[in-house]
Amino acid sequence: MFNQDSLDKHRALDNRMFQLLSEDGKPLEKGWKPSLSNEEIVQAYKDLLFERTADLMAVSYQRQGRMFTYPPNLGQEAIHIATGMVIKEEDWLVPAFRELGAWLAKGVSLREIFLYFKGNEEGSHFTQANRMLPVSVPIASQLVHAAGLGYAMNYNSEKAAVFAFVGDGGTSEGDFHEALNFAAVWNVPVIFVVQNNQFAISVPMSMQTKSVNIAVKGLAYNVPSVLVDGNDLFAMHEVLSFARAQAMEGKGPFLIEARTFRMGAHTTSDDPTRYRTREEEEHWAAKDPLKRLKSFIEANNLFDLSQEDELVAEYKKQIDSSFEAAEQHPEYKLDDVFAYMYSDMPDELKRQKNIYENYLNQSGGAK
Ligand SMILES: Cc1ncc(C[n+]2csc(CCOP(=O)(O)OP(=O)(O)O)c2C)c(N)n1
Repeated sequence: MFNQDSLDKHRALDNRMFQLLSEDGKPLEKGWKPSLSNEEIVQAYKDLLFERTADLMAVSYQRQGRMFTYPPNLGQEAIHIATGMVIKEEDWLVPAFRELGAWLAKGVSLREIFLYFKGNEEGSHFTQANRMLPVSVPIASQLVHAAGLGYAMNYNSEKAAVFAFVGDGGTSEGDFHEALNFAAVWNVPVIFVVQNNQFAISVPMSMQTKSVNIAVKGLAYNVPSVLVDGNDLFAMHEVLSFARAQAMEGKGPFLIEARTFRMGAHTTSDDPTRYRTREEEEHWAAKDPLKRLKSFIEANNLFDLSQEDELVAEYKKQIDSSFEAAEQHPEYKLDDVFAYMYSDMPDELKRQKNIYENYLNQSGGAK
């Protein structure tokens, strides 16, 4: 298990990454055994497969014109599934916008997620997920909220943690640094997870920072920080479990740089072939977290993989029916968009409402 000794040995300053499985799913250390049971490993694999299937279908709904812009999760799923395994009901999940599997594990329904990406704010009202903030598009702003939640937990003597997500690009925002500093000074139980997927839209890591990695940024604030292979489910699970246990012992915040690769586009409005090479994509395709876990399962005979097609077919039905439920949800009323900010609508808002009404009339009501 990842422990204090492992943390000491994986000094962020030395750029040493914690990983347990090789790219082809073999233990890197002879005799290593997972701390998860066989059932847990198989369940993690199924959850990963479900996230991947739902994610690919979401892109396809968008391509069919049935959903607006969507940020694909492809390649980053091990981070999300490992988080889902570690996070507890009483913990807060503070998302950015690319953690689908973790949201599902927290109890958000696919119908709500689809509703959100169809532009309906009601999708942010999670009816089943306890303690989760809505998706946060203003980059890194969610981290200050996470630090505040952690402060409130200490204030109320609650024994729980906050799992807060951000991307590599988000670490260049002031909010990232303010949140880390606040979290350290007030010793709050926040686990910062940086999904370093190598790109912030088209900006590569080399243009993002001159630091040796992102984990070192936590050290400046005296926050224990470690670089982890984000495509290695076992490694992520161990480090997240350790970070949570530390928080429960009152040891305050923790920073995890989960190194991964965004195998898809930034969003469905983006074309990554314009700023990255095929070689780079192939290099990372070999590290695919799903393939890696599958190889481990296969080598250890944990699950009859011939059932996989049937499983995926079942998932697809389930995902389609959630999407259809989102499509059947009543449209947002135009008035609702404008009505609730002021008791008397200012002229500027009236003007905007007018423009929108004219647009709807001209486009025959299409939104
Ligand atoms: C404060 C702010 N600035 C700019 C944007 C536009 N924007 C949306 S996503 C994004 C890149 C984010 O990159 P990263 O943090 O690495 O996360 P990733 O998208 O790779 O998951 C930018 C600049 C924004 N949403 N918010």
